[in-house]
Amino acid sequence: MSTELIKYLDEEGNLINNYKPSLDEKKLRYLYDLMILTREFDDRGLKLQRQGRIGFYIGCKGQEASHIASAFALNDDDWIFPSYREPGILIMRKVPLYKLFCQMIGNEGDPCHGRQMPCHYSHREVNFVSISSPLATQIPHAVGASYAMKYNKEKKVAVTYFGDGSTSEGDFHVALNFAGVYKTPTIFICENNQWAISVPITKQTASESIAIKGLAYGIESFKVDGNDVFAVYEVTKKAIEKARDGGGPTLIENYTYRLGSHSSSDDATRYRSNQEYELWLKKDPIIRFEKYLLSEGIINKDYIDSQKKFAEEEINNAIKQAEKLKNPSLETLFTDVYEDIPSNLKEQMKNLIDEQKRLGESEDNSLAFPL
Ligand SMILES: Cc1ncc(C[n+]2csc(CCOP(=O)(O)OP(=O)(O)O)c2C)c(N)n1
Ligand SMILES: [Mg+2]
Repeated sequence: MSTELIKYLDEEGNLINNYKPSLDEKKLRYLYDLMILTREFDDRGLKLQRQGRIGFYIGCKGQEASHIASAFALNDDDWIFPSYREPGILIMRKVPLYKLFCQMIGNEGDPCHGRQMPCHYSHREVNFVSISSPLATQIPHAVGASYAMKYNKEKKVAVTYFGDGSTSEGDFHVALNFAGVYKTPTIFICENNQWAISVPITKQTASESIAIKGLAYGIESFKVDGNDVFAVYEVTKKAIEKARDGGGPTLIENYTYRLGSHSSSDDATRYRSNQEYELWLKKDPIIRFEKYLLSEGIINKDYIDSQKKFAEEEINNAIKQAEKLKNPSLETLFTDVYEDIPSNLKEQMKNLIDEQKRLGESEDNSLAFPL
């Protein structure tokens, strides 16, 4: 199973391989709505960067099914150790949308007060661990956390997301080895979007798949069509149930495609053929799912229009709300670090605030971000 592609929904929206959906119509509509909202969120995030309203954006266009349908199989108190292309999970876990824009801006509404790269969300209240800039570091974190869950006999699991390029990092191998030996309740989801910035998968690895790498560590592994909501959901669900029942880890390779550039600082047209892009545009996970839902009468044209309008309004309101907030105060440099600020630092804090009053606040509008 580690190299054969698991697929239940073809590009024309037809069910294949004798698959019958296990989710009811209400849940299917919910998944569709989330994907539409996430696409709009993503589109506007990039536009905000282009308009100079935020410094950097990193998108998930084309990878909505891969992260949304997989996270949908989790319980709310399971843990996520994310990469940077899964904002739909935060939307699903009901983090207020404006908070995500606050994070991009780095204002006082951002839980990290601008001390993380834009789009590197961190939401403790929904068990969404801070996104790591250094690739693959989240993978051993997920294994450690899930080892603790097993040790403490909690019936929880940890899911970690990472890219194809990240499987070349030592952390990936260290984590898989430990998880295989100690049978930790970890679900490893590799979002193989076939590119690591400008490095294609063919230059990334000589293995015939990413999934096959899991077998070497004694981990059950699957390669799934990552643009197929049904295949992603079913395979992840089984892996989660197995982990919860003490059956150990699973590696899932979601074979997908990054429809956008790597980030707002990248231009994929410089290294990727238009032909390849056009081919994958036809495999868009939202369009495929939409075709299925339409053909089954689960949604109709009016429903699609109203959901798109709703998503637009929600995102507009969230951006408006986020942009009203101020920059984090200077005090937070100290108060975010210490519950009880030592007296010498209190003095430094006072001096700094006095200095700011004396000089006035400066505005840095350059917003340049190199990555
Ligand atoms: C340890 C480390 N090396 C290099 C980088 C720079 N970098 C940021 S994203 C990226 C590509 C990652 O590709 P992949 O793991 O496939 O994830 P994708 O961006 O395709 O989702 C690189 C090389 C980094 N952040 N961390
Ligand atoms: Mg990649």
